Amino acid sequence: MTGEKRKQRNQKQRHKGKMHLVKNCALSIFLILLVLLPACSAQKTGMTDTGEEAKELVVIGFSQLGNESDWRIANTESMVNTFTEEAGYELLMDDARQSQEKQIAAIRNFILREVDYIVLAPVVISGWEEVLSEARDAGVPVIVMDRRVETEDDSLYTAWVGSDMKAEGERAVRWLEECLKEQGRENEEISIVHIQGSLNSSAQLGRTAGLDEGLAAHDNWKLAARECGEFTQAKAYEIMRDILKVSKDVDVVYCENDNEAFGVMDALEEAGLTCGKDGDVILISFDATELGLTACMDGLINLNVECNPLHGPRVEKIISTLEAGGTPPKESYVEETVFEPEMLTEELIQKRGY
Ligand code: GYE
Repeated sequence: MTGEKRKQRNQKQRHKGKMHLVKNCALSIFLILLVLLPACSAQKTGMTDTGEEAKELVVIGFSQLGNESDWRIANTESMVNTFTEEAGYELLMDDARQSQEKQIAAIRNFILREVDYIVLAPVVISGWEEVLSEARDAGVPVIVMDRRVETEDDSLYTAWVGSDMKAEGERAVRWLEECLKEQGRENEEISIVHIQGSLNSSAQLGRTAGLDEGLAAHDNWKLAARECGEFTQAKAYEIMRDILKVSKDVDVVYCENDNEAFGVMDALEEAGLTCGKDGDVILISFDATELGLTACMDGLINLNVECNPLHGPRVEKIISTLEAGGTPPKESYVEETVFEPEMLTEELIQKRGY
C-alpha cells in the first residue's frame, strides 16, 4: 500500500472512531473530545512529544511456512535482517510449521491487524484463492516469496519473487547426462533413487518435473524409488536406510535439497557405501547452502544446484516501489548457477552468506 493510501486508511479509521463516540456520548463528552482531538490526531499522524515528525513504520505480516531446512533458516534471517525498525519497518512473523491451515489463519490475523503488506512463503501451490481474495478485499497487497501460488486470477497477489525450480531440475538433468557420458555409462542401465521435497510445493513440483523429463528422454534411466523426504535430513535418512535394506543397487540419488542429501549420506555410510566424486553413488542436491557446498567441495556431493534464499532485500525492493506509488514487476526470477567440487573454495563459500 502506498504511503498515501495508508494515510487515507488511517484517516478513515479516525473518522469511524469519532463517529462512534459522537453517536453514543452526550454533548459534554463531545466537547471534551473536541478539546482532545488535536492531541489525538497529532499522535496518529506520527508526531513525537517534542513535536518532531516521527516516520510511521510500515507494518509487514510475514507468513513463513516453517523451519525445515538450512535454506529456510537463511530465508527467515534474510527477512528479519531486512525488515528492521531502523529501516522503517515493523515485522510481524508467523511460523506455520508446514501447515497451510496455519498460514491461512495467520493471513486472516494480519488482515485483522491492518498490516500494510503481507508476505507469504506458501507451503503448497494450491488452495489460496479464498484467503487471498480476503486480503485483496481488505486492500492489503500480498507479496509471494520463494515458492509459488497457483491461482486462476493473478490479481490475487501483487508480486512474486523466487527461483525457477523447474529450470533447477533441468540443470541437474543436463549435468547428469554429461557426467554419465564422461564416465562412458550413457548406455548402461542407471538406477536412480529420488527423494522428493514436501509434496505439492512448487519447489518439489519443479525439481521433480526436471527429473521426469530426464527419465522420459533416457530409456536406460530407471527410477528405483521415489519417496517424499519433506526437505528434512531425518526423513531422507529413514527413506534411504530402508531402501538400502532391500537393495544396494543404486547409481544416483537425486535429493531435492541439501538437508535430504545429508540424511542420504548418513544412510549410505551406514550401509558401507560411498558417494560423491570418487564414490559408489552419484549424489545430486539443491540449495547450495554453506554446509551443502562444503560437502560438495569435499567431494561428497557431485552436483549442488543453487537456490538462493536471500529474498529479504528483493521483497523490500518490491515494497519500496509500492510505497513510492510505482508498480513492481509481477514476477522476478533470481539468477542461479550450479556447483561442482572443482569450482569451490572455502573463500567462495564464506562469501555467499548462507
Ligand atoms: O530448497 C528447501 C526448503 O522452497 C526453495 O524449501 C525452497 C525449498 C528449499 O526447505 O531447502
